[in-house]
Amino acid sequence: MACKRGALIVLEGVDKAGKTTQCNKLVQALQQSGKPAEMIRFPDRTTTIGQLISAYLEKKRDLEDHTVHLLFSANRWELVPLMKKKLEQGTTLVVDRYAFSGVAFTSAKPGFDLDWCKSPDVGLPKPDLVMFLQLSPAEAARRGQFGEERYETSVFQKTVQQKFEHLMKDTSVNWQVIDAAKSVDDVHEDIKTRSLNAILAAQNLPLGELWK
Ligand code: ADP
Ligand code: 2DT
Repeated sequence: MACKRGALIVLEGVDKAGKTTQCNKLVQALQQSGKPAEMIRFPDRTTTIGQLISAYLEKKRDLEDHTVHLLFSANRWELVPLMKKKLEQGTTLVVDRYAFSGVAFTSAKPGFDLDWCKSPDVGLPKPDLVMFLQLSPAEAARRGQFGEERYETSVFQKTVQQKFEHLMKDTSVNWQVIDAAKSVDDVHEDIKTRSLNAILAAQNLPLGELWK
């Protein structure tokens, strides 16, 4: 019998919503229950393109806004062959940020149209589940100061949140909103339950193409 495919599970949300914490916990929990799972994060700063993006985010170099948007997208496409291979082999991928961050962050800049922002990511592997970790700016502020990287200001993050809210109206994507203000363990339980359901559902479905 052919092996059942893994699920593509994405966590999105504003800065400090708990994405990285929850991705790590989810992968650990899935592995402990005998389900093959791995974490991926975007941007993947380890590739040549990722290093350019990293230098941009660290403000060590400037890049024109359209150019950096396309680089973020290219940084996803370069991982697609590996992602497809892992999913086909039955490994569930837990992804910290995906094309939705790409669109939300660039379209938060003046003069960027949502459709233009989406276009380079059309056709990427479509997530079986996208969980949006919802956290108010006040709660996020309690989790610490903004760092030094580009985009880490409360004004910009507020616009990003609005862009995410717009993207979440798209019913072609399986968006689920998570209350990220609860304790780490309570958020984890919520995410784990939804992920196990998504893994079961994905087993018998072909992998889709995003925004197509
Ligand atoms: P993100 O990846 O969304 O930016 P992180 O997982 O890095 O968020 O978490 C940001 C900070 O908030 C970290 O210091 C982390 O320990 C803390 N944190 C994460 N989840 C919670 C939670 N549910 N309650 C309180 N603090 C949290
Ligand atoms: P972290 O490494 O702390 O998540 O920050 N971003 C991300 C974009 O502008 N476009 C994208 O396509 C992606 C994936 C969000 C990464 C920063 O880069 C932004 C915050």
